[in-house]
Amino acid sequence: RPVLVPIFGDQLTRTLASLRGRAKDDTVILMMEVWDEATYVRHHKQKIALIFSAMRHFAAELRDAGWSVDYVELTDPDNAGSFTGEVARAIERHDPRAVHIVEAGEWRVQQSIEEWPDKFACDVEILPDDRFVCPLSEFRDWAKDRDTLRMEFFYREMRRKTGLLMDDGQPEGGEWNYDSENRKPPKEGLQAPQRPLFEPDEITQEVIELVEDRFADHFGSLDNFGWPVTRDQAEEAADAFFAERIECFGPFQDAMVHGQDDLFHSMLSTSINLGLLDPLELCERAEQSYRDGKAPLNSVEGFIRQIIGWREYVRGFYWLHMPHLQRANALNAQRALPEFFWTGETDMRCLADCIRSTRDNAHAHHIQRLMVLGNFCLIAGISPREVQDWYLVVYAVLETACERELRLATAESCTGGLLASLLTDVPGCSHAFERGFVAYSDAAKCDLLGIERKLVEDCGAVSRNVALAMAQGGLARSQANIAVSITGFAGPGGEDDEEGLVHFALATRGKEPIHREK
Ligand code: DLZ
Repeated sequence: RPVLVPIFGDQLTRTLASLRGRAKDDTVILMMEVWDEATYVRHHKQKIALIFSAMRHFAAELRDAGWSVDYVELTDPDNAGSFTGEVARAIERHDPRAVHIVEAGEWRVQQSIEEWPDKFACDVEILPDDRFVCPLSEFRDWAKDRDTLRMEFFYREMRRKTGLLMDDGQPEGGEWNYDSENRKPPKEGLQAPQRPLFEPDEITQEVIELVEDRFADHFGSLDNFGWPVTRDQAEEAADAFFAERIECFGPFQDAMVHGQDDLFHSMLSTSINLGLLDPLELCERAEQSYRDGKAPLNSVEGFIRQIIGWREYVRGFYWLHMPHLQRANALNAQRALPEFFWTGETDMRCLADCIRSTRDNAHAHHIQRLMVLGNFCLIAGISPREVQDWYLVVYAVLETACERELRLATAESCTGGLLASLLTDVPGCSHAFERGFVAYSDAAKCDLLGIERKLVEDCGAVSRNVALAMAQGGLARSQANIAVSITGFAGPGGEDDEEGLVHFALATRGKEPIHREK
């Protein structure tokens, strides 16, 4: 009797804990395309196509390497539609002596696998996912007894732990963080090299047709599908980033240039989150580019911070606070998500452009997500649950990632997308992000005046928008301050959009503060 090893769509790693050390002739790998996963929110078409294609390619690679893989396609007539239903069917087929599964990246799925030991007659072993730098128990220990969980302090621990960019126990170059060098406005004519786009092969083409057929009314376009779907392609995407874009990644990570959706961002998050690329290896390569004199310290430090800092931190935070994060709405933001988040039809050009990019690419980078979309949701007082569900649907980085970022955002409620830049494509989480974090820490205590003071201190200038907002009183002031933190942002709509955001918030909210002081 073999061991049954189910592998989820975000566990496409040859060295996964459940495969390591296993004999091939004693193992049946189970992979399942299931209706529940594809529809529990109405994912962007590219996201479903990416996951199914990457799963099918991974299954083929495993088979080529001699593993026995039982792969259930979405259209298999007997498909039970859920992970639990499919594992139950596979147990009937293979009569395994045990099921070995790596813990899920998502709380919702983890709840269901924790029921498996009671449901199934064979042994069920749930293994920790050791593809992260910081085990969840270590994060819990770090968080214990701390009033506020500052990413920056967690990040320093991870730098010490990994030895990345360390020089005799001290941070390379003398500083832990070089974000002050990472806020350059785009120069006239700035042009980023085109990242590799991968032409859909036969497997991807088949999946694209399946998605067009079965998920025709889901958001998003499949026309631009060019994601890496194998480890080899993901490596090629990483090679191109390290050869051509990392140098400028840092300085221009806060920039937006009309017509260049990705600029110098790595676009590696889907591959990292699917399991095709090893996050630590990428950090080591980034460090090497610096040591070889091919990339400046500020770019490399910024890149590494997204991976061993933010990515790990948000994962830890998510598991520490779920399921509470799902319901959290500390500032009681109740407005529904505007329809234009689905159509892109708004006069606010920055927003329209970010939504277009999201529809076309299933991707938006840090500044688009956080400073434009997130800030808008914040100042408009959109319900965090609605914001979170939108992010979960529209970005191909995988919901496990998006969910973590938005769950976190939820904790600070209306600060909505301020923290929504986490994890995806390792873009710059710059000073602006840190401000968002300050807002979060204080918001958690509902110390709104504190946030406001802090923001004014951190943001420096108080523009006329803030003055305008301040005249309205109430919470709008702190929110408008955050909005104004996008000053200096060179988006397609420029200054007008920024004003538009603040005006929108004030006009739609009226004078009634949405927050009830606790
Ligand atoms: C996102 C997603 C989708 C759309 N479909 C599947 C699927 O059919 N089978 C699968 O194994 N994984 C899928 N995923 C990714 C999972 O939702 C992800 O692996 C879990 O959230 C992990 O907790």
